[in-house]
Amino acid sequence: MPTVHLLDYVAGNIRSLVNAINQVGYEVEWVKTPEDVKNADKLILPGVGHFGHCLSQLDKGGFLEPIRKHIDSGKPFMGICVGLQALFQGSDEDPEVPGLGTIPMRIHQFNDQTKSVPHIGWNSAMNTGDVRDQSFFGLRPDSKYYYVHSYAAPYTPGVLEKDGWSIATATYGEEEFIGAVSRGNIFGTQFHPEKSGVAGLRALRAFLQGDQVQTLSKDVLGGKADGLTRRVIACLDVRTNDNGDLVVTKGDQYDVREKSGVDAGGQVRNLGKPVEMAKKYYEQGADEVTFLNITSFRECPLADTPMLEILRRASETVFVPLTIGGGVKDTVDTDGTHVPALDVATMYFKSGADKVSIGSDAVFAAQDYYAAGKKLSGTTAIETISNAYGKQAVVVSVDPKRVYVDRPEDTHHHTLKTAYPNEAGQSYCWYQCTVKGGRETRDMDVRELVQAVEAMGAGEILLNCIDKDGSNSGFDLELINDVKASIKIPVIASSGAGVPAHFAEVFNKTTTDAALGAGMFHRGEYTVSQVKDHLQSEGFLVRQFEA
Ligand code: 1PR
Repeated sequence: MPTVHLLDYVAGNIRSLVNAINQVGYEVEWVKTPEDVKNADKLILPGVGHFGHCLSQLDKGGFLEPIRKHIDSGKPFMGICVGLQALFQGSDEDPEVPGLGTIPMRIHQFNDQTKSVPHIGWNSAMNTGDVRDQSFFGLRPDSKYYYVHSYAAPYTPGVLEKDGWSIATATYGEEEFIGAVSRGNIFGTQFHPEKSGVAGLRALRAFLQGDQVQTLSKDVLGGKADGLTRRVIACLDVRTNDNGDLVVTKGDQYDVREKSGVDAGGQVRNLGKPVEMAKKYYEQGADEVTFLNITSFRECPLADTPMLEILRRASETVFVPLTIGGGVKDTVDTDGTHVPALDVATMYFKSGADKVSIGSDAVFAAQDYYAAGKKLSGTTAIETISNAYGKQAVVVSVDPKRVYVDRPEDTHHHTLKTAYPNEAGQSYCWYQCTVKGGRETRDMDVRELVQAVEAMGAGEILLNCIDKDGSNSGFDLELINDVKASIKIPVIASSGAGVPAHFAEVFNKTTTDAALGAGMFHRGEYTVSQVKDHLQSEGFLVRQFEA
C-alpha cells in the first residue's frame, strides 16, 4: 500500500482518519519527530481542539519550520479543520499565537447572536471559481460535508482567488466562510473528510492520488450552497442482556424490560447488534450515530470495556460522527486505580469516538457549580475534556421529567404553562433533572442544568425527555423550545419520535439543531432515509446518503 504521513501531535479522534485513509487504499506512517517530516512525501495535518493549543504544540515540538519547508518544496500537504486554520496568519481563538501564515488572512469566530455556535453538521463546499463545471480534489456541489467548529475564515469574493487559490465555501446563517482551499500542492478542508461519508472519502482519495482538478459531469452540477442541512441522528442504547450479550435495547420511559410476548416477565428487550445496526443506519443516511451505554456492562478493567471494541469496529465502516455516552466520569478501575474522566474520554476518542456524552456526572457538576456561587472548578469532566479536546467533543445528555404544579409560585423552579395539563388539571410544569438513567431525581430544573454545563464548556445538549421516551407520540416541543431559549450551544431533540412527520414537526415548531430517533428505527417501522425523504418533501434541506 502507498503511504501518507500523518502528524499526531494533538489529542483527538485520529482513528477515524486512519480508517478513512486505509479505506481509500493508503497506509499511515506517523510523524513523531521533526525529522520525520523531511521523509514525508504526502503530509496530512489533522487538527482538533483549540487553534492556540494546536499551533503551540507544533511550535514546541519543533514541527513548524519543517512543515513550512515541506509546503514550500511543493510536496502534497493537506490540513484538516484546525489543520486548515493553521495555514492562516492567526485566529481570534488565541490572538497571540501566530499561524503558518501561508494564507494572508485571519480566522474569526461565528456570530452566536444569530445562530447556535459551534456550527455542527453537514454543509456544502461549493467551488467559487468561474468555471462552473470544474472542481478541485473531488469536491462536488451536490455533496454535503461534516463540519464542527466555532471559528472559520470569512469569505470575501475574489481576494484569495486573485492570488491563485481555489476556494469552496459554505454558508452558516448569514455568514459565508471557507470550507476548502487549494493552491498547487496545498489542500485544506474546514470539514472533516473522514467523517463526511463517501463525499469525504472522495476528497481524501483525490488528494492522495494528486487528482487536483476535475471536470464535473452534468448530473452533479445541480447542487447549490444552501447551508446547513437538518441533522437526523440514530441512537443505540446498548447494554448486556440477561445472557451476557451486548445488545441494542430500547425502553419505554427508560424501562427496557419486556412486558409482553414470549419474554414477558422481564427479559431485556433485544433489538439487535450494535455494530451491524450502526452500519445499517449509516447506509440509510444517518448524519451521526450515538451509542449510549445505559448500564455498566460488567466488572472488567476499563481498557477492556466492550464499548471500546464496538467503537473500533463501528469506526471501520461508519464514516459519520460517532458519539459515545455512559460512564464518562472520574472512575475507579477494577484494580483500584483512580482514572480521571479525561482518561476515560481519551480511551473512547482513541477507539473511534468523535464526541463523548456525559449524563449523571453533568448533573452532579452543575449542583457543585451552583453551590459554589456559579464558580467553575476547572476539574469537572466537562471542563477537563472540553479543554483538552475542544467543546465540540463534549455533549451533555439530559434526562428530564415533567413535574406538574398548580401555579408557578408553587415551586422555585422555572415553570412553563403547558398545553397538556395532567389528569388533575394542573397546567404548569417544570422539568426535573434525573441521574442514573432516570432512577434518581435532583432538585434542579433543566434550564439550570443546561446553563451550567454551557458555562463549563459543553458543546451540545442531547435533550431527552423521560415522559416521551418510547412513546411514539412526537417530541416534547415545549421542553425543546424552553431549552433552546436558554442557551447558545446546539440542541439535539430526543425522545418520542414515532413517524417521519414528527421530525418535520420538531424542525417546524422549534429551532432545534438536530433530531434523534431510536425505537422507530430499531423496530424497523421506518428507515432513516424515509425520514429524510419526508423532510425533503416538506421543504427541508437534508443530506441524502451517497453510495
Ligand atoms: O449517566 O453519564 O452514565 O449516561 C447514561 C446515559 O444512558 C445517559 O445518556 C442516559 O440518557 C442513558 N440512559 C440511561 N438509562 C437509559 C434507559 O433507557 N433505561 N437511555 C438510558 C436513554 C434515551 C435516548 C433514547 C431516546 C429516543 N435513552 O437516547 O434513545 O429517548 O427514544 P425513542 O426515539 O424511541 O423515543 P451516564
